[in-house]
Formats: sequence, C-alpha cells, structure tokens
Amino acid sequence: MPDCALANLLKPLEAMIIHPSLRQLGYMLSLTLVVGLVGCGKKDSDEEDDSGGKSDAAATVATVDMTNGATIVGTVKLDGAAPVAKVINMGGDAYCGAAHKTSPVSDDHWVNNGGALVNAFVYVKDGLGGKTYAAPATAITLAQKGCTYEPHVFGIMVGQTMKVENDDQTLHNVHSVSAANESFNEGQPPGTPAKEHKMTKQEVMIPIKCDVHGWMNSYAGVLPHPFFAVTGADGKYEIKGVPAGDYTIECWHESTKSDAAGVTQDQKVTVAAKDSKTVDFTLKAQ
Ligand SMILES: [Cu+2]
Repeated sequence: MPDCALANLLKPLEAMIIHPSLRQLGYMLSLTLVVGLVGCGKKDSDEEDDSGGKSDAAATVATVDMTNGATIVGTVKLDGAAPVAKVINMGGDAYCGAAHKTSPVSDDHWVNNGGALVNAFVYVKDGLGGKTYAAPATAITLAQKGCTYEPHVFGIMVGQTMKVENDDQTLHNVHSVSAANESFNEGQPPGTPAKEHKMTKQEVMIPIKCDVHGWMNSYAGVLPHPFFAVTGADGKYEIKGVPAGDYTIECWHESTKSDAAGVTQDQKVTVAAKDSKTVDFTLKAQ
C-alpha cells in the first residue's frame, strides 16, 4: 500500500478571496482546494481525486495558500489624453431609453482622475509552471441591467459557472465571440431563467455582446488559476495568495479598439512568501 499519509492528513481546504474590483463588488471566489497526490503512489485505477480528474501525478491540483502567498498590487494609468466619452443613444429601444434618466456614457475606455484606467484586467500570465486550480463552486453573474452588462470586464476560472441574467423587460441576445472556447449565441426574452455557461479553456479575453443592442458589450478573462483582478474606479488592483516565484504579469485593456486583442503590457515580478509587491502599469492612449 503506497504511503499517502500526507494527502490523508491534509484534507480539502476552503479559502475565500474577495475580488478587489469595485466593478465586481460582492464577487467572491470560494475555492475548494484539493490536496495533490504528491508523495502518493499509484491509486486504484478507477479511483478519482476530488477534482474529478483521474488520479495520477499529472492531475495534481494546486492549492492557494492565503497565509503564505504574496500580494501583488498596483495602479493602471493611461498615458495621454483620455478619449472623449461616448454617449450611448438607447432611443432605439423604448425600454432601454426609459431605464436611464440621462443617457449613459460608454465605459469602454473609462478614465478617472489622474488618468486612472478602469476595467483593466490584470493577471498572472506566466510563471505558475502549468499548475491548475480547482474552479470555485460559486458562479459569476453577468447581469443585463438597464440594457448594459454588469460587469463590463470580469475574470472567471476554467470550469466555473457563468450565469447570464436578464433583469430587463426587453429582449437581449447574449453572444460570445470566442476563439478558444465554444461560442454561444442565444436570445433571452424578459423573465427567462439565467443562462449558464462554462468555459473549458484559458482565453484572455472573450468578447460578449448583445446582438439586439449594439452598445452592449462585456469581456471575460478565462484562466486556470485565481490570480487575476480588474481595476476599480481608482485604477487599482490587488491579487492575493500568489505562491513564491517569478512571474509575468499582464495588463489588458480593451482600449478604443474595443476588441479582444485590446492593448496589453507585460511586466516581470519576483515574489517571496508573504511578500507585497507593487506592479504599476501605464498604457499608451490609442
Ligand atoms: Cu441587449
């Protein structure tokens, strides 16, 4: 009988990560952390580990250590004049038009005081050595409210459920335009139950749009790990629980291009256990 004492002693853990983005306030990742099989010999061939995968060394699922993990924080700024905000004319749909006292402004290149860039997606792009993490059981909600998507930019893990809700009394048609994952394209009349989707592959970013209302768009960053964040109204982000190591951190913003490629900037950082490092980004105005 192989010695699995380590795995037996360390039961699955749970950790909660509060996402720092103000745009995703209340969005919590409940991570079921599964102890890997390191140190264990071969298990019965029909036995599966807690991640649902076959129990072999290659299926090891990493854990997030919130106590010893490092924190990476920073501010994303725009270098150059902020683009003129676009006023959205929702008059083509009476319901949407009536949902706003004043015409809303597009948040596709939302810049606040001091050039703080809102809705930038910052994530660990490289350095985790292929580790995979179990998706949290909690779903990410993409709401259609007042004929806009909330949130406009968000991160989600591979295998995590995305619930698309229609809170409006008008028809929406949610349409993902994915390169790596299977796209979806479906009408959602008022009162329709939430549509659920799971992405199976890493993809930064997947544009999501409404085919009824051309101004509605959102972007999902899909990753096999939980080390990502979206900048809030102050342009700040925070990523917690990062294991010690050397990383490439990427900052993505849709820019005025408003497409999946957007603009990106990469930076290297090395973190030790319990470190707190600052990685700021400055993106050139397009
Ligand atoms: Cu719509």
